[in-house]
Amino acid sequence: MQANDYIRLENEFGAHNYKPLDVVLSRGQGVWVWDADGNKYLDCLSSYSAINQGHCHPKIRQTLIDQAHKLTLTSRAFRNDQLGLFYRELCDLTHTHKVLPMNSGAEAVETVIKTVRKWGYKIKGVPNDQAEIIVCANNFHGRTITIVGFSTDDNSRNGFGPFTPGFKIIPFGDADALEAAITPHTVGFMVEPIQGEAGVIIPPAGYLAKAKAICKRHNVMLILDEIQTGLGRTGKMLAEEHEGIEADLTLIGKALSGGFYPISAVLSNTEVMSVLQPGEHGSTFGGNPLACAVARTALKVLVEEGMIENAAAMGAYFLDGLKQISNPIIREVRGKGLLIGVELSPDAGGARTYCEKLKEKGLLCKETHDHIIRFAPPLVITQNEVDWALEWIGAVLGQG
Ligand code: IF1
Repeated sequence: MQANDYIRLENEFGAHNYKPLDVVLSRGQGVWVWDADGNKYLDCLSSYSAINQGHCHPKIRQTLIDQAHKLTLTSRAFRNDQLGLFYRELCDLTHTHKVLPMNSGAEAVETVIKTVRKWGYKIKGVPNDQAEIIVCANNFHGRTITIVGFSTDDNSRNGFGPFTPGFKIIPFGDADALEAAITPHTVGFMVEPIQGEAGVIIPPAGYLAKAKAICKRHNVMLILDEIQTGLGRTGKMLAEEHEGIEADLTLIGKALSGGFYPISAVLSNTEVMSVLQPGEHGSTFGGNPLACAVARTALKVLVEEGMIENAAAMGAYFLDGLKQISNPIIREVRGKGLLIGVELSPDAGGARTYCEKLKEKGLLCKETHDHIIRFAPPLVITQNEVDWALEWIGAVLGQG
């Protein structure tokens, strides 16, 4: 079959809830992917930071194969020999005390919403069903009804009501707005350290530290959604480290399995998780031995192969190279580690056009919100590979 045959099948039999680039991928290795016609591309999206370790990392793959021969799923009605080890290794790496494993990022978000609400009622003394959680405009935390209910993006929420009450929206990056929004019923403030989908929006320096201090002052839980920024993407294990703070609760997912298996987790630094009693929360696949084994190796290679340090170094190099490209259509180049956004002026014709042109040059990236191109390659990218990417990005985005 040719690429067009696969595209025809997707269009005929699949829901059209995406508008992907017309590239049909069939193989991946490291930062490189190949399409069904054998063309090679540099993956500058990493499946939205789920493939920080690079495509088909051999050690994670081997763990998947080995564990698949032993035990894949037990449910949480019984224990298994991977879960406790996963807990301990994850807590050691993130300086946290407790883990609640789930599957998708959105499930981790829903889990933390339930947990802080229950903490509010049982510990903080918020009247039942009155808990409030503060979130930021232009947030992206997933696609469930509760989550899109507090989205400010019409595409994410229109037509899906009625929504879950109990959320307040404030501007991103404004610590004063956070303090002003807190009431005695506020149980949590949930925020991305960098807003990925909004277009790699980096808050003012010190914002997260101020938010942490404000939350502490008002006995409000600071929840950092690190599902996209975590696990090395910004050049630190967790993006919070750039501000020298520790969230009360942290969400991770995506690269927690190196792209091999859905696994997410809520990490807690406080007594909050103790409010959950047996039978009050869970999921069929949450904490299964296959996911835990894969995650253990995904975390191991992330650290042992220096991927986090490489993300910091190659991210700075990539950002600097992008800033050398001169073209009036480029409004701003911004990023932290290997989470980079290039914002184009509204009259540049739309970021999608440039993503299509870059695809023709062998570089895969994705636009967000019409005018921003996100560049987020796997953290294993080498300087030569960044140079290769910069050559083609310069050719497409440069004035030449
Ligand atoms: C799609 C966006 C990115 C996330 C943060 C929670 C989740 C995500 C910060 C939910 C997921 C994914 C979802 C995917 C595309 C991608 C995405 F464009 F949608 F917004 F990365 F920016 N918190 N982001 O980024 O995790 O339930 O998906 O495992 O929905 O198309 P999930």
